[in-house]
Amino acid sequence: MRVGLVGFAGSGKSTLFQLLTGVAPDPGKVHAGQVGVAVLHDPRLDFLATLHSPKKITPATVEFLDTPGLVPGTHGDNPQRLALIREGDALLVVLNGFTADNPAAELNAFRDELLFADLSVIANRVERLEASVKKARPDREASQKELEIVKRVQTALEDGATIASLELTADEKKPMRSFGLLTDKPQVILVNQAPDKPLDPALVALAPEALAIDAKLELELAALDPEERAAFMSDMGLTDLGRDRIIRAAYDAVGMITFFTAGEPEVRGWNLERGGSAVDAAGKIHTDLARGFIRAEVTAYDGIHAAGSLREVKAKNLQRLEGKDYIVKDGDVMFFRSSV
Ligand SMILES: Nc1nc2c(ncn2[C@@H]2O[C@H](COP(=O)(O)OP(=O)(O)O)[C@@H](O)[C@H]2O)c(=O)[nH]1
Ligand SMILES: [Mg+2]
Repeated sequence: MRVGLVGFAGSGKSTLFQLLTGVAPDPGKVHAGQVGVAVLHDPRLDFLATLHSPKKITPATVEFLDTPGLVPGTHGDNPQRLALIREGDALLVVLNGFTADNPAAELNAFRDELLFADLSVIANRVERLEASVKKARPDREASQKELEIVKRVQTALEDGATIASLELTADEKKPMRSFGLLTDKPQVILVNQAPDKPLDPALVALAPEALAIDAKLELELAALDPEERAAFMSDMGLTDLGRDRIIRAAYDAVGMITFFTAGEPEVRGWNLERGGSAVDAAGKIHTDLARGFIRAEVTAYDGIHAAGSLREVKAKNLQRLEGKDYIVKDGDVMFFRSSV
């Protein structure tokens, strides 16, 4: 799972990439998309560590892909740049609020570019399918079915609706999965602007969950030692930083949840796709653990936190046994029994 940093060129994506991942953008790499890993700050991990005093603490992470961004008004004439955006499982749309002043218009323009790109992919597919249903081929019926769906999608996109709004079933969506349709990807909207600037109401109307950050300023602050940073922040009247909030929003958007393993050697956060089962979780740790899966011992983090100590967790009998098909919840602390 990967979050694409997207938007128009010059909106601050590479600056943000460095802030989130700590990886300096390499101008030689951006055209192929540069990948970096961001640590997900999670206070639950810190609390579990106070209980176990582990030798090692390992947080969950999320991968970001820096992309070169689109050039405004080129309407789909950006095949390489669009291909990189397609690689994102979710899109972090970065809007320029430091040299431009209309983030709502910028977001609309960017979404139009995505829509335009999807329409051209869909139009191509319609054309191919229309040709293929005319021939007496064994897959004609399947092609006919797909053609109906793809045409519905085409009409929706032409009306400016999103694919998500069609509420297609997983089966109906299946043939389109390989297209990497851009308007079907979850989006996090972020405006890159001075910290004392209020969010543009027109942007909030378009994207109620929109976030703001001053990427350049935060990058400069990140380079300071903690004392200096605190002094600067108080001078500027800044009470918190946006970095961790953005990583969290991206993590949620891409559809990941965290389960924990906790013991004396290591307390660790692990990624799992939302909806994943106990055996999927075991497989994140090791394929053997999934292969030999017997049972998972599961304790909900909130229960542990309320109990306050390992002894209380035991006394309250908070741990339960779950089988293979148990759907893991965000915050589950898990231990796997395996026969391998
Ligand atoms: N003032 C200000 N400048 C920024 C900010 N973010 C990026 N920049 C500057 O804008 C220019 C383009 O930023 P960059 O991250 O390379 O944009 P990209 O093309 O989207 O990757 C660079 O000179 C950055 O230093 C910001 O939040 N505030
Ligand atoms: Mg860049």
